Amino acid sequence: MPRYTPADIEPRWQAYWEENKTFATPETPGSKKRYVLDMFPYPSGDGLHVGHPEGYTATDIVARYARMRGESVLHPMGFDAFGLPAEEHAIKTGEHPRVQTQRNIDNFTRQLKMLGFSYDWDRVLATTDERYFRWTQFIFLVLFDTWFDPQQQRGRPIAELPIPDQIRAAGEAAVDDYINSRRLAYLDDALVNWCPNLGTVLANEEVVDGKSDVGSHPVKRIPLRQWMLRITDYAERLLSGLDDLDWPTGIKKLQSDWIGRSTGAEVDFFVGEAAKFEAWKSARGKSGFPAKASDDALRVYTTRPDTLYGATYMVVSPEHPMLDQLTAADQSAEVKAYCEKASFKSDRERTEGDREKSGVFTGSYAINPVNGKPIPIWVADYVLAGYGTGAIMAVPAHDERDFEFAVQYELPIIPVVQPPADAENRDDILAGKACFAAVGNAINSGPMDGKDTAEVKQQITAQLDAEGLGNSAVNYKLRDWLFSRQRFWGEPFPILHEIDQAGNATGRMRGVDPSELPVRLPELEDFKPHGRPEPPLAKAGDEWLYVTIDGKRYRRETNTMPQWAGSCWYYLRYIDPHNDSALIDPEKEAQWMPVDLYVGGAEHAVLHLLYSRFWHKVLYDRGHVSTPEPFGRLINQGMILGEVEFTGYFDENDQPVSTKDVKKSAGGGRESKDGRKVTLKSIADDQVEKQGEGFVLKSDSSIKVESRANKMSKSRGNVVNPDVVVDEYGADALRLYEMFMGPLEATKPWSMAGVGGVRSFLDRVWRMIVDDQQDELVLQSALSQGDCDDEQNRMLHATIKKVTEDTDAMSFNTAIARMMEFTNFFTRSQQRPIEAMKTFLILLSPYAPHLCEELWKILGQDGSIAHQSWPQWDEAALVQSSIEVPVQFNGKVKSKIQVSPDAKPDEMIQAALEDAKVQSLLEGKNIVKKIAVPGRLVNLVVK
Ligand code: ANZ
Repeated sequence: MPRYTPADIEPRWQAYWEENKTFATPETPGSKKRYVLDMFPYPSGDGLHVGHPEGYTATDIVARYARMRGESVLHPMGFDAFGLPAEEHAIKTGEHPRVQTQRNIDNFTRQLKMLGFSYDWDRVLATTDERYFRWTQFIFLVLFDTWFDPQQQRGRPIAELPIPDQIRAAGEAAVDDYINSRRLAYLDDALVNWCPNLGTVLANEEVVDGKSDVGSHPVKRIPLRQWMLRITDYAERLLSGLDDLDWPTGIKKLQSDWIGRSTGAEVDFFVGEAAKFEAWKSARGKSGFPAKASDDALRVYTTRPDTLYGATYMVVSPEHPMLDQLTAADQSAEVKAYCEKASFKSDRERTEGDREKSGVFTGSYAINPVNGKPIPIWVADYVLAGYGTGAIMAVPAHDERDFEFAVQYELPIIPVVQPPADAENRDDILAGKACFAAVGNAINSGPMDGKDTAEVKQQITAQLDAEGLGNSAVNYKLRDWLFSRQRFWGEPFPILHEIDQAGNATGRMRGVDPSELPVRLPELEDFKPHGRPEPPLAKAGDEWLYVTIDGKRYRRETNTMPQWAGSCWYYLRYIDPHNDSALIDPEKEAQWMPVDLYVGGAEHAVLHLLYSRFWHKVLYDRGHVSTPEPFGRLINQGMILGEVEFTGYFDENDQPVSTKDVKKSAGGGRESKDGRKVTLKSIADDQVEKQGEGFVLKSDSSIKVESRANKMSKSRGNVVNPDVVVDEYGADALRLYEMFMGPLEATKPWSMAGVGGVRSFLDRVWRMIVDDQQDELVLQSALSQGDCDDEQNRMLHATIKKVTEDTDAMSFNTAIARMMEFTNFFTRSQQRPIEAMKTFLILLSPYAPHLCEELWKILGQDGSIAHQSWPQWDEAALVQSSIEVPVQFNGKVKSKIQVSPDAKPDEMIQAALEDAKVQSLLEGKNIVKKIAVPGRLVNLVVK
C-alpha cells in the first residue's frame, strides 16, 4: 500500500465524487458565476483520443480552481450523437443506429469518468435524446416562424410580416407563398450529391474528388427541394458581433473571411436588340433601377465598377436562370453539354486558381451601359451560381480569372487602369498582354480618364444610379445554410406538407404544434438506401408518414437535420436540462449565460461557431435568450501529434543509405547514386542516437536520420489510446502530462517518455508525504507540526503566487514546472511542515485531483479537498531579507557575507570589510581597489 498506486486510488475517488455529488452545480449561482464549457465529442466507435483530454483537462483545472475560489461553476458534458457512422453501421449490420450510439456513449462516459473530470453528470445530454431534440425541433419552428426585418436588423414573428397589397389582392395562395418566401427556414432547390450507382444521396464528406468515397462511383450534382436557413440575413450582425468577443484573432479572421463582406455595384446590361438599347435606357431613366432584374437585362455584381469601360465580354454561371433564353439555337447543344459536365464539379473545383478555364459562347450579346457597345455573353463554370448575381462583366485587363479566360478564347483585353510608372510589366499591361489587378488612374474610359479608382467607382456608380442602370451593393461570401440531409440518423423536421385527395402536395405547409413535439424517428425495418434521390424516412410506414388535422391530410417532411443542428444550442440546455415545458427557463438563462470559457479544436473555427452564433441571435431576437452572443471567451487547444518518428533510406538489402547518396530516379521514386533502388522507412528510436543537433543510426553513425512528428491517424498506427496510458501511468499522470507538454494552444508531439517523467513527479509528491519504504502506511518522519523557516516560507508563497497567476492565465505548463520546483525543494528539507504540505496539495489538486484527495485524507483531513478554499499568498513572505554574496581577493573567493538583496555597493563593501575572515586575511595587505556588483559579489584588489 505505501507505494503510489493510481489504479487503486483513482477509481475510489471517482466513486466518492459521484456518490457525494461533489461537483453538483449550485441551483442558483452566487455573486460570481463561471460557465466552463468543452466542445462536446462525437461518440465515435474508437473511443476517446488523447486529443480530447487536452482541452477537457484544461477546462477541468479552471472549473476546479474557480470552485475553490468560491465561484459558482457550471461544468457540463454531453454527446453530439447523431451522424453518419452509426447510420453506415446500421446499413451494414441492420442494427439500429440508436444501439450502436448508446454503446459508444457508454464507452465515452466510462473514459471521461476514468479521467476524473469534475463534470456535473446530472446534466449530461445527448443530441439524440428525444427530450433534447424535441427542443431542437422547437427551435426549428422558431426559425420557421421568424422573418428578418432589414430596417430594424432583427428577426420578428412571421405574423408581423407586412404583406404588400398586390400580394394580398392575389389571394390566399399568393399570401402563403409570400410568407413562406420570407421565413428564416425556407424551402428551395439546392444541389445534392446524387450517386446513381449507389442509389443514394451522399453527404459532402462521402464524396472524394467528385467520386463516391465507397466504391468510387461518379457523383452528380442534382437539384432537390431542401430546407435552407437564411443565415445571410444575419451576416452583418455576425460580422460586427465579433468585435466584442475575447476570441483568438485567427478565429475571428477566419469567421470574417467566411462571411466575406465586399462592397461594389450591381449593374444591368441590356440583352435585347442593339437598336432598342437607347429606348430601353431612357425608360430605365424614368422607372429607376428595379429591385429584381428584368428579363431584358443581365444583372452583374462587381467590386470594380470603375473598370466598366474595360468589360469586353460577360459570363453567366451554368445554372443561371436566363441561360436558356440567352442561348442561340445553334449553340444550344454545346451549351447543354457544357452545363452537364459542370454539374459534376464542386464549387471548389470550379474556382481553384490553377485549374484550366473553360466555357462556351451562348451566341448572344449584351450592351455595355457606359458606351453602348455590344459584348458577347459566355457561359463558364468559374462563375458560381450562388455568389452575387451568378453573372459577371468580365474585365480581362484587371481580373486574373478573366484574363486567363480571354487569352484562352482570344477575347479582347482593354486596359482601363493605368499601372504606376515603376510597375514591373507596365508595357505588357498597357498592350493588353498582362493583367493588372491593383488601383490607379483611369484610361480608355471616356470622361473618367485621369481620375483615380476610388473617384471613378463613386462617379460611375452615381451615374448608373441616376440612369436606373445600377446601384451600389454589398455582398457576402456567406451562403444560406443548406439545412436538410437525406439521412435517417438525424432530427426529423417538425413540418407537415398538405396533400390533396389524390395524395399530391398542394405546396402548403405547417409546423407541427409545439405540444406535439418531439417528432420521433419512425421504426424502419432496414436502413438500406431505396435507390431514389429521396430521404430514407420516405420508407416509413403510412402511420408515421401521414397525419390528418382538422380534416386536412398532410405528409411529414422526410428530410432530417444535419449534425450541426444539435450542437447549435446544447450549451443552453445544460443550464436547464430537465425542463420539459421550455427549452430553457429565462431566469436560469439570465443567471448563467454567456458561456465564460469555451475550449475546443480549431477545426470548428468556422461552421459550428458561426451556426451556433446565428441560432443564438435568432433566439435573442425572439426573446428566448438575454445575451446577443453565446461564447464570451474562446480558446483552441493545439493539436497533439504522434510520437516523433525517425526515418531513413534503405536499399533492397535493407542496408542503410546516407541521404547524401540519394537522388531522384528517372522513373520516379528514389535511388542511390550508384543505382540501387532505395525506400524511406521508419526506424525504431532505440536504433538512433543524438549527434549534435541531429540524429544518426547507432549501427552506422555516418548515416543521418530524419525525425518528424505526424498527425495521429489509424493508418500510421501512431494513435495513442488514453485507456492504455491510464492503465500504465494513471489518470493524474495523463492529465498532468497533457498540460505539461507545452502551452495549451501549441501543436505538440506526444511522448510516452514524457508521461513517465510526469509520473515520477507524482511519485515524488507521494514520497514527500508518505514513507513508501514501510509495509504499513506511515507518514514521512520529516513531516512536522512546526512552521516553515524563512526560506521554506518564501518557496511556499512564491509557489502559491505563481500557480495562482499561471492558472488564471491558463499557462498550465509553467504552473506545473513551479510545483515541481516546490517538490524538489521540500523533499530535500529535513523538516516539512504539514501546513505547507496541505497548502501545496490544494494547489496541485485541480491538476492531479485523485492523488491530492488521497494525500489530503492520509494527512487526516475530512471530506473532499475540492471543497477547500484556494490559498492566498503573503507578499511580505516573498521578500528575501538577506542574500549570500562572495567576497573575492583579486578574483578569488575568500569568504561569504550576508547582505540585503537591494544593498548598495558601499554597503556591500562595508559589510565585506567587517567580516572577520576578510579582516584576518587582510592583515599585512593593502587594498588597491574595492568593487561591488549589487546582488552578486564584492571584489577587493589587494597587494
Ligand atoms: C468586374 C471586375 C473587374 C471584378 C476587376 C474584379 C476585378 P469579391 O471581391 O470576392 O466579392 N464575381 C462576381 N460574381 C461572381 C460569381 N458569381 N462567380 C465568380 N466571380 C464573381 O469578388 C467580386 C468580384 O468577383 C466581382 O467583381 C466579379 O468580378 C467577380 F478588375 O467584376 B469583378
